[in-house]
Amino acid sequence: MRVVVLTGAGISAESGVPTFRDADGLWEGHRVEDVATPEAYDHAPITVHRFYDARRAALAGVEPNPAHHALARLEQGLGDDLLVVTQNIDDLHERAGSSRVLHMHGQLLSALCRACGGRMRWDGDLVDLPPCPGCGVSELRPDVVWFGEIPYEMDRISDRLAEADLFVSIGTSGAVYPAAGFVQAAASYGARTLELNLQPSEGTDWFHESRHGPAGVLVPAWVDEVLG
Ligand code: BJW
Ligand code: ZN
Repeated sequence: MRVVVLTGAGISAESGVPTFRDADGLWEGHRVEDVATPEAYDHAPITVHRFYDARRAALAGVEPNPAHHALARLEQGLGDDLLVVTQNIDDLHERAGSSRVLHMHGQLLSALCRACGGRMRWDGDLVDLPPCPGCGVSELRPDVVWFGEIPYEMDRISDRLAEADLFVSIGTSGAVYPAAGFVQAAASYGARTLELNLQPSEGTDWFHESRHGPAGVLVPAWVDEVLG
């Protein structure tokens, strides 16, 4: 059985990583739609760097939860038949042991050079405008996908959605495209679709089945079902 799993901020919530659109999802009064844009970065780069530097630093204090570990266990059972597509920029899937993961919205632990286009692992801050190790120019930005930018790996994701027998969406509000449209794409190609979320997402009616509750409970139970 070929499975594509889409994850969002809700899968990391029980690890202590804040979501974007829940009650505590604001950052210093900013909506994510106002901070996560190229225009916001051009207008106030220091503010945007502080937002991402704080989130990068906070990664050191969080751990994968049972939902991440369950998906790693599923990968051990299914191998290449499982693909995890995550909208999250944290590294909790990898730290739980998953290796077949696509970060469609980029990664906190990566920097992108606006001068030379290089992408590189980045563990520290960017707010002090360090020079790019490749070209020496101080034009490093977070390697994340903002509104109006094209998400990473779209061709591979589309191919895998077209081949999927099962599409499972975990912990995402369904408010952001193109990820919010994956359920319809997968279903149109013949996949069964399942939502695992704390509450009904904006796209809940598109799924064949929806289960509502915390990911740390729902995901291990679902993985047990799949692996029998
Ligand atoms: C739990 C839980 C627990 C809580 N257990 N669950 C079509 C229609 C309208 C607009 C558009 C459209 N197509 C494109 C657009 C424009 C735009 C868009 O979608 N706008 C909307 C606001 C309408 N999209 C774009 O601009 C995208 N680019 C694009 O479309 O390019 C064109 C193109 C695409 C494809 C091919 C060719 C061209 C880019 C979008 C980039 C989004 N970037 C961000 C920031 C990334 C960096 C960062 O992290 O800061 O990505 S915004 C933010 O939202 C972040 C997230 O990945 C993303 C999704 O959020 P998510 O994960 O769903 O989090 P929440 O907080 O919204 O929801 C959490 C859920 O978990 C809730 O439901 C809770 O209930 C639940 N939950 N605890 C289980 N314990
Ligand atoms: Zn460079």
